[in-house]
Amino acid sequence: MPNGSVAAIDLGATSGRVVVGRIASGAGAGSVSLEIVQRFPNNPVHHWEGSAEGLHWNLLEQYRAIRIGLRAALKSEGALASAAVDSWGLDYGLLRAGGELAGNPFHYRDERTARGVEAVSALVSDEELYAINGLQFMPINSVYQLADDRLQGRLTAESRALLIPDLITYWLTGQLVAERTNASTTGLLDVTTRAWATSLFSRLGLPTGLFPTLVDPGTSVGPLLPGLAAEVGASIPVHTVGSHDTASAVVGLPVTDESFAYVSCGTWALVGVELEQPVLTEAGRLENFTNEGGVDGRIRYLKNIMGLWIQSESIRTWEHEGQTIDLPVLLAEAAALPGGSHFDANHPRLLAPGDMPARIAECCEEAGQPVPRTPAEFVRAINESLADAFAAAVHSAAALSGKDVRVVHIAGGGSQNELLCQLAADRLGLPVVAGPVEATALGNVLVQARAVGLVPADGSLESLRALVAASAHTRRYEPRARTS
Ligand code: LFR
Repeated sequence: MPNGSVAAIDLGATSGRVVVGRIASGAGAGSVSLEIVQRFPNNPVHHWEGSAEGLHWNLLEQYRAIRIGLRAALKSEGALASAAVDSWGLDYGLLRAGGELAGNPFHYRDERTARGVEAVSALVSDEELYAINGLQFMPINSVYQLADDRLQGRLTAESRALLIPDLITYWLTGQLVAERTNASTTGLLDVTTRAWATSLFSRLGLPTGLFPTLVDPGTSVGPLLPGLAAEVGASIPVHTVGSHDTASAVVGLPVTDESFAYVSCGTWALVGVELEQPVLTEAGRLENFTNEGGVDGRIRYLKNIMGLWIQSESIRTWEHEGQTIDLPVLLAEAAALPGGSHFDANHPRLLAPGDMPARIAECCEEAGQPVPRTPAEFVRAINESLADAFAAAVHSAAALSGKDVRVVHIAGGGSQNELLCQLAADRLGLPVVAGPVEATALGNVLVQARAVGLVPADGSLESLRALVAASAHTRRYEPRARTS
């Protein structure tokens, strides 16, 4: 197995990074290590959009930082065997016929989605939609956003839509592709055939050629555009990976027991199991389970839970009010409390930006629970309630899919939160393996490394995960007996 380096461009809803992944041969499976060479904030912006203010991603700023990151990566490595992009799902940029961007991409937390839901439901029932796309109902799904674009006259027959990682890949290479794992989050991919659901496009009045040709993770897209290669210092072959961040995170799990469930915990917490085939039952639909596409044709049977968003948005509110918040101290104070209130951590009122503590207070009242008073009490309630939601979703995923679950992996930023991991183990009644923090970047790195021949020959997901297990830092939490 040769040694080599690749660059993962991993864009999250709160920050992005360019990460160098180094693959080293050696005894056994070899190893993979990461170095973050560029980290940059992702601050959405409100701006005027024809008839109203909208919430948008500042994508050009992200792209500027990516170019700096690629230059830094090349400076450190000399050469890169590949680069690839992943990001949050659902959102897209619209291109005009000439290929230029028709406005800043919308943020999925913009309130426009309500109009889109109404428009789609009037044309296709929820049951029928689920039978085609296998996707959980979320008002933020691309299909609802596109329905609103249509209503607002933003689409023409020539419009092209590129999901965020595909848009960055287009700017890097000049090539238009639609990577399949992220395409599965749009609501417009047929979950059974894994092709665009063209009849759905027609019924919803969307141009059938809106998205480009689908490609799988690990596809060679092309080299950097010449001007860009000159700017960053060398050409780099660009590949697709599981460009939906959650698909990459599921690749980057340190799995040693195949009877596993996962919680990919960042801004969102994605909770579920990996399957070979979709589960399209009415029971699954009613519990809002989704069948998103994974790397190598696997199915990510999961559910979106609000995740660390409700904690970070609470902190933003307190800081806005003039309080100084030190998260590690706050978490320690929260952990020292004897317990906390429990509320529905997936309540729709927690989706939009705003005064999160006030909304949590409403949720607690509705649940007949004491309303937290201090930031520590709020944070304890948030972590108790997230742990409840994780446990419920894992148990439902197992019951609905028939998959045996003996261990739960918590990866991403939430894996560093000891309070959350311990509470999750307690509620689950199962061991939790926490880490790696950078599961998404690892999954991105490994799939492109496989595409360029830097990982062992058999190249199965299981062998990639064995490499993660051999290389990553993890911590195990055993469930504690219930005292109350
Ligand atoms: C996680 C994630 C989720 C998706 C949400 C919005 O970062 O990609 O999987 O539902 O963000 O795109």
